Parts: sequence; C-alpha cells; structure tokens
Amino acid sequence: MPDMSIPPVTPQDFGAEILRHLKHSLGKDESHAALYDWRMSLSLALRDRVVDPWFESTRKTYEARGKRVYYLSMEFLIGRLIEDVAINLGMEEVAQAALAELGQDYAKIVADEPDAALGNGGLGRLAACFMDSLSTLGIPAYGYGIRYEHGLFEQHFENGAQMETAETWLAQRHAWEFERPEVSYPIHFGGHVDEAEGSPVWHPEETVMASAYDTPVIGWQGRWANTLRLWSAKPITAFDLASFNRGDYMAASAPEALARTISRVLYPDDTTKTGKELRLKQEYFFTSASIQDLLRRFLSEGGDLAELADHVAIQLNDTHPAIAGPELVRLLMDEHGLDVARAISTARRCLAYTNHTLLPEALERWPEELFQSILPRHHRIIQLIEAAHLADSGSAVRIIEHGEVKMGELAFVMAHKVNGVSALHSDLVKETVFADLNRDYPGRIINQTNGITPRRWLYSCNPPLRALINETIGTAWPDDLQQLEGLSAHAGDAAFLDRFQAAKDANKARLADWLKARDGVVLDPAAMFDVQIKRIHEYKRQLMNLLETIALWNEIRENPNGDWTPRVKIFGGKAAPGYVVAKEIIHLINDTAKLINADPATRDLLQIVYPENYNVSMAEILIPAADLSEQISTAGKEASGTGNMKFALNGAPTIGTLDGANVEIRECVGAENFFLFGLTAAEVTARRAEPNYARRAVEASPRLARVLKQIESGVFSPSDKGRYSGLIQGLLDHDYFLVTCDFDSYFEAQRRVDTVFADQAAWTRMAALNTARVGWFSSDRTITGYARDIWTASSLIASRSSRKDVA
Ligand code: CR1
Repeated sequence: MPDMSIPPVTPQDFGAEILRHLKHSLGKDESHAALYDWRMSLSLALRDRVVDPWFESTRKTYEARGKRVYYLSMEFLIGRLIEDVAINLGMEEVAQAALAELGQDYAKIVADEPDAALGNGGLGRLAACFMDSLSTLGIPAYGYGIRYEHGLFEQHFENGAQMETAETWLAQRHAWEFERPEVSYPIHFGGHVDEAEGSPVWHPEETVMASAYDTPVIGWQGRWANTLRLWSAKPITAFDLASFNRGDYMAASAPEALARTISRVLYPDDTTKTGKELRLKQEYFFTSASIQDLLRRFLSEGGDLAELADHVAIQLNDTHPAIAGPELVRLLMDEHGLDVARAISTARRCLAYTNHTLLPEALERWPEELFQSILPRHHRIIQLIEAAHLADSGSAVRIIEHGEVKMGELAFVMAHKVNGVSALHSDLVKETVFADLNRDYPGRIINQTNGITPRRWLYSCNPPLRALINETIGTAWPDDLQQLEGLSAHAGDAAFLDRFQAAKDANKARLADWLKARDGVVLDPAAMFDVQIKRIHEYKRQLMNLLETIALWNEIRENPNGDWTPRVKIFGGKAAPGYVVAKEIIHLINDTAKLINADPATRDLLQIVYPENYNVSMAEILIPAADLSEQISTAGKEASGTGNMKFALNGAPTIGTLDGANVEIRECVGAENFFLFGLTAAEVTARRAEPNYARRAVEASPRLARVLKQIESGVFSPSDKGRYSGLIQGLLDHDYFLVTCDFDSYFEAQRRVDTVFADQAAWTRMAALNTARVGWFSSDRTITGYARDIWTASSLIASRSSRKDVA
C-alpha cells in the first residue's frame, strides 16, 4: 500500500497560504496583523494540510469495515499543537522559512499558543500520547472527551503560597477544531422510571444536548489522521423569550446556564475523588454522548448488533467513564430490544478498562441515593448487571454495597480485559484492589506498561539531541524508537559523548534564558539541574526532596570548602486546590528557596527554583535540560509514571525507588545507570506494621532530626514560626508515605549522584545510555500491545518494515 503523501510545498507557497488566511479568515492585512493574527493564520494553514489525510483515513476506515477503537477519557492533556502538527507533516522548516520571509518570528508565534490543558497530569497526558500513537500506527480511532471551557487552573504564588485562577484557553478562538452543530445528542438526568408495562420507560427531569467539536490528530509523516471528538453541553430549550420580554432576564438564561455548567470546568483533582454531583453528571454526559455516537455510526453503516464487538472496541481510561457499561446495556435493551443477557455480553465484549491508581481515595464510589436520583434507569441496570455477575461467576463481590455504587467493580465486571499500567502496578492490582475479582475472573487482568510519544518528547522538544541522533543512526527512529539502541555502540566514543553533552548544555542554556526572561531568575548552567516536576502529592514525596536539600545546605555551610557539586533543585507542579498538605509543601518549598537562595555562603553551590504554573509546554523546556530525574515515590504508590520515561529518553538518569515503571526503566538502562534507593513495595507494607516507625527513623538519623527541627522551629518561616509545626508533627505521627524511613537511603544515593556527576565523562556516558536504551517506552509499543491483547484492532497503513520494503 503506498503511503498517503502530503504534497510538498515551498516556503513561498506556504507563505501565500498563511497570507490568504490572514486576509480571508482573520480579515487583516500584513501591516495591521498582531501576533494572534499570525498565529491563527499559521495554524489554519497547517490545519488545511491535515484535512486531506484525515478524509483519506476516514475513507479507508469505512472501506475496511474493520474495528474502530474508541478511547473514552475525562482528560486529554494536549498542550500546544502548532509544532506538533508542523513536525508530523514534515513542515517545520518550511513553516519557519515562510514566516521568516514574511518578517515574522516562528518561535514567538509558537510560544503564543495557549496550552490545551484539558487534564490534570499523567492520566490526561497519557491519553494525548495514545492519540498520537494511534494515528502514527494507522489504527482507526476516536478519542472522546469533554470540551471544557476552562482547563486546569493557572497557578501563581503569593508570598510562596499557591493561588489559583481560572484558565481561559477558549477566550480566543481555538484554531484546530471543527464545530459540528449537526452532531448532537440529548443527555438525560433525573426523573423516574416507569416499569408498569414490563418495558421500563425513563422519564427524565432534565435534558441537555451534547454537541461535537472535532480536532484531527495527525500521525507521523502525515500518513494517517484520527479524530478527537470533544463534547460541549448546550441547552435543549431555546432561549426563553417570554421570560425575557417579561423582564425576567435570569429566568430567560436559566436553561443555558444550567447546560453550560456541565462542560465548564475540568475538575482539578488528581487521584482524589470529589464526591460532587456535577462530576457524576459530567461523566455521564460525555460517556452517553460517545456511546450514542458510536452506535449511530455502527448502525448507519448497516451493522448488525450481534456483531457490534467485531467493529467496536471501547477503552475506559480509569473509572470516570465506567457508566459506559450500563449506558450501552441501556441502549441495547431499551432502544434496540436486546434481552438483558445479550445486552450485557455484547457490551462486555466491546469494553475494556484501564486502572491508573491503587490509592483507595481515587477509586470512585457514589452514594447510592445520589446516583439513583441522577441516573435512575442506570441504577436499575447496575442491579441487573450485578445479579448476572454474581450468578454467572459465583463471585461474592458486590457492585452496590453499603449504600455506595462502586465504579471500579462496575468497570471490572463490564470489561473483558482490565489492565494496569506497569508490570509492578498490574501485579499489585491483582493482589490488592481486585484480588477477589481476579480470582473470580482469572486472566482478565493484564499489563500494558505506559509509554510516551517520541515525536513530542524527543523530536520536537529536543532539537539538538534530535540532530545528533539523526546524524548518528539515521532518521528512521521517530516511529521505531528501539532503533535508539544503535546509539549504544557510540557510548565509548569520546567525540560522540562530547556532542551528546553539548546538546544537553544547549538545552540547559535555553532553559536558563527562558527562566531569566520569564521570572528574572538566574541559573548557573554548569550546575547540575536536578528536576522534580509532577503533581504535588504526599506519595510523590516532594517533601523528601526538600528535606534532602536542606540537609545538604546544612552540610555545605559546615564545610564550605568541601568538594561540593553545584546543584539547582528545580520543582514544578500544581496541588489540587483543596489538598491542604500538598499546598503546605508548596509553601515550604518556596519559603525554603527564599532563605537558601539568599545565603551568600552557599549561593554558588545550591539553589532552589520553583517556576509557577507548570504545564506541558514548561515540561518541554525543563525535561531536555535536566541532568537528573527525580522519581522518588513511595514504592507501590506510583502506578507507572510517564515523566520518568521522558527524562530518561532525553538523557537524564533517574534517582528513584522501585516503583511503577521505574522498575522496568532500570531493567532497560541497566542497574549501573540508575540511582536506586529506598524500601521496596513489600518492605513498605511491612514497615507500616511496625510501631512508631517514623519516630524511630528520625531518632536513628541525626541529619534528618536536625532538618525537621529547623523547619518546625520556624527557621524557614521567620515571620510565622509555627507555620509548619502541623506538617512536621504529621510526619512524626503518621508518616504514611515513609518519608522518614527512606530519607537516609535517599541522601546517600544523592551523594553517589554527586560523585558520578563530578566525573563528566562517566556522567555523559550514563546519560547517553539512558537515551539509547529506553526506546521500548514509546507509546507506539504500548498501543501495539493494546491493539493486540485487548482490542484485536489492526493498522490500516503499511507497517514500518513493509514500508521499508516498498522504499
Ligand atoms: C498515575 O498516578 C500514571 C498515570 C497514567 C496516574 C501515574 O503513575 O503514570 O496515571 N493515575 O497511567 C491517575 O491519574 C487518577 O489516576
């Protein structure tokens, strides 16, 4: 099969296309165009070039009559798209040149694009990487989610404390989407179910419309494009003119306000449940719209519902869309007349569920009363599902229990496959949260270790390293990442290592320039850049990193002429607005930074930097510039992590625990190229059973005891000495995440890091081997695994190896 080729274009011709959009889409002439106008014109000109491959992909999908994958996710953390699209179309240089000829600065235009921040962290970013890989692999797929008006909140610091403001990415027109007013579905809530006549009828109390917005997702080299379809809530009743004419303006706008609330905000919770009625409505809103949409597509192509599972694979990204099970059963029964047993078995053959966390507070449970009041028909159907499950499997695991509807159990029972996201995590899923269900349904739980797209997380974000790799092993690696292994042969070559280091240094200089311009912060590019960027959570242990920083500060002050390795400790990340301890940790990092950064005795050796408002775009600058990757969660708590993969790929060795995908990263890069410390998951469990483990750990570590005392006594909060006494007491009384127990081991591992870093050649070699050996963590590999083991979906484009044959 020949590749879909994108017609080549010269900078002159592409420049003309940009100018055409400037004039006809933006209504501006060159002399009056603002940065916004140029950005929109560039984006629209790029988007034009996505449309043909997109149509072509749709046509092939239709012809093949094969399986489509539907990825249902509350979050898609996409970030910016200009560069992403330009790179996938192979048009980066053309776009740069075209704008240069028009007297415009490409980089400045790219940086003007707001991040599409429709996600909180790893789960949402994973969905975005998966969309990229599905298109690169040519697997017909739709991403389904919510078009939130406000993405993740913006963070700023006021005297060191986190403040949140609404994010407004849609305040300006979104260049990449196509509005589809003709694609809309009614979504019902509340009311009651009439079962009198034997066939139940749901009489809802409230209805909103789900209206589609499509964004094409173009894969590598433009060979394929899938669709990200996001739903926006609209009122079903038109504007109430009668109320308006009566002067009752509030009543006139009421239906609209109610509807819009549903797709207004992304819940800023990461791994904690909210218990909000609105959240349940959001979940049902986008899930129902998506299921209605895929059924309509299937039936309009003449499909027979008995064969639904041969054409439809629905992946549930965590429990948020778990209502898909009962919703599909409802539609099959109530609208298409299937009996209960057939409806359930048909739905189950379509559905699969990915678990992303073992934290008990994150496994969604809804009060039964609330659930029943919002989704009365689904409540009844879940009872039917539960009865069938109990009878068929002999299981004793209930879905509705103690007045709660348990979404994890519901998702599990309605899925034909359940997967964890790293080898360790999948084992723990079997042993802990779903131990009983695993016994009742042997073989249902499988593993699919997470991955990242190398297009964004190396090719796009790290131009110096990209160039070196291209020169060293050729240019076929971006969609065949295991080829990076070819770099290993050069790990003993001094000239190669010099160039590898030069690429890192260039990225560090870029970060330093960016921070200087943005925040006025000056970094020493010769220092080690030690980076921890992720959501702020106790289990991720930013606090342990900070305690180690303070201990190091103490030691440098005591021995100022020691052989210290200069370090910049870089933190980035947001805390859920209601997560009090996480916000205290942020405040403490900033308070500590203020004092330590001002200390003339240590200033040249130790600095703490915490840029505000960490997001995808910031990650793209920080990760290539990192020397050291902090992956220090309590073993057994981080399901996988994906930041860990991004750092290793960009040549930053890890200091980390045996947690999540760290375990597999260490196996790939080699134990000698990974700074391991800390208790294992089994040891963590055992330690928690010991009485007073935290106090005993502190007693055994004078170094840690001193740091805790300093914080508690107000050394870092002189204006409010008691500010952190609660935080420190909490650590001593119930250090659930074992910060105290792992502290010494972590401190010691950091000193090993110092020693290796001081030997520049040894360090660079280690960094290069990290890049060379983590090709397995491409999300192309992950998606290939899902397609094979869960979806039985195939690619509709020639595989890389057969493409080579063609060429
Ligand atoms: C996990 O915490 C994992 C991502 C993607 C997160 C993280 O370890 O890499 O999912 N889980 O699988 C999550 O956000 C709601 O749960």
